[in-house]
Amino acid sequence: MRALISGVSGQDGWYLSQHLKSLGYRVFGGYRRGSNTILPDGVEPVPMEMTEYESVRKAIKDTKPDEVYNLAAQSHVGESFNCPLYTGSVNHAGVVRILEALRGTRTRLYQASTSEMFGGGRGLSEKSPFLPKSPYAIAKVAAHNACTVYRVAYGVRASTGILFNHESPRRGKDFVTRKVCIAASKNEPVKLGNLEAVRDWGHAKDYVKAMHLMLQHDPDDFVVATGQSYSVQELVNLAYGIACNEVQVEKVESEERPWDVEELEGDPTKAREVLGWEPEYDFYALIKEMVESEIPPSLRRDLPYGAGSKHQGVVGGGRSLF
Ligand code: NAP
Ligand code: G4F
Repeated sequence: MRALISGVSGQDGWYLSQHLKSLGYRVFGGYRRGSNTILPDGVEPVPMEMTEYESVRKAIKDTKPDEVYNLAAQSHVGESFNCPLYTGSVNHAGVVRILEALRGTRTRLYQASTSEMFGGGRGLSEKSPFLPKSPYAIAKVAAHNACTVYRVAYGVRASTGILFNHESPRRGKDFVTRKVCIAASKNEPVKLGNLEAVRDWGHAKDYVKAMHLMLQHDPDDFVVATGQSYSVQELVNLAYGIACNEVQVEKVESEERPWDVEELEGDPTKAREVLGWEPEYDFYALIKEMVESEIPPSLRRDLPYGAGSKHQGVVGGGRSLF
């Protein structure tokens, strides 16, 4: 089997390419020129600039994929308020470029849709309405709808994964989990915006498995989430607690968004029942891995909140985060 991943140099691109390689796939990694990220071993690089139709078309034509995973995006919600048109060109028009190139083929497409499309709420499922609150979310709703239109109108085999926040040690440094884990591990203060925001955080390693499972089924839409959510303040308390440091947080206006999504919690029942997908990581295990990965192995202490400790406050849905 041959897979083409756009945005292979990003967080999900790394984990997905590793997962597909482990399943015996030949993996082609779409990148944009100028990207200096090192690609995972065994991934064959292919230029794929999402803002140029010819680049997208050629990447697909040259690699002849059975499956295309569209992960490329301007993925920072806050930054999308500063570059709304560029965000639309990559995150919406980029998907239409892929859909156009796939018309008349049997190639399956995974589109990276997002919980941001809902604009907030708990128990969010495939049936929940969309209320985009940022240029990022507007573009993702448009791309999501384009997949439905091309699926029905032209028979393009497009599936969408409505993924809730997923993180890892490979997360970009300007997303809140990585930013907090870096500061906590260094015993430094962290400057943050909205501390009350609530997110349903999972591990990227678990979520890329759901992407692959979706393309082994008929084209459809799936929510992927843990079903449990925590506030940014709870994230801070946990990360500094795992690092055995005092919480040091400063609230700054510059990190606040013109319109923020206050809470997101998903209902992954359909993914569980149809795909057989279950996450292996909970919030505690995720943040522990992220904090520890920031500490050089030689300096890692035997932290008192390690595996098996009675202080594993959030495992099993508990809410006492130190
Ligand atoms: P990420 O780490 O920000 O990676 C984005 C990738 O897109 C990078 O490889 C980036 O390349 C590439 N890219 C950006 N602009 C491009 C362009 N014009 N042409 C070609 N490539 C371009 O994002 P991620 O966390 O892996 O997320 C993957 C996808 O899932 C994104 O579409 C995101 O919107 C969506 N999503 C993410 C989450 C989450 O919580 N992580 C949740 C829901 C949906 P460079 O390395 O050159 O910058
Ligand atoms: O980590 P964040 O930037 O992630 P956000 O905005 O939820 O978006 C991520 O998840 C989406 C899925 O729901 C993806 F579609 C998207 O591509 C991206 O991967 O912010 C999380 C929360 C927000 O409410 C934000 O306002 O944390 C709040 N926050 C508070 N202080 C901060 C900060 N976020 C960032 N990035 N930096 C801060 O200093």
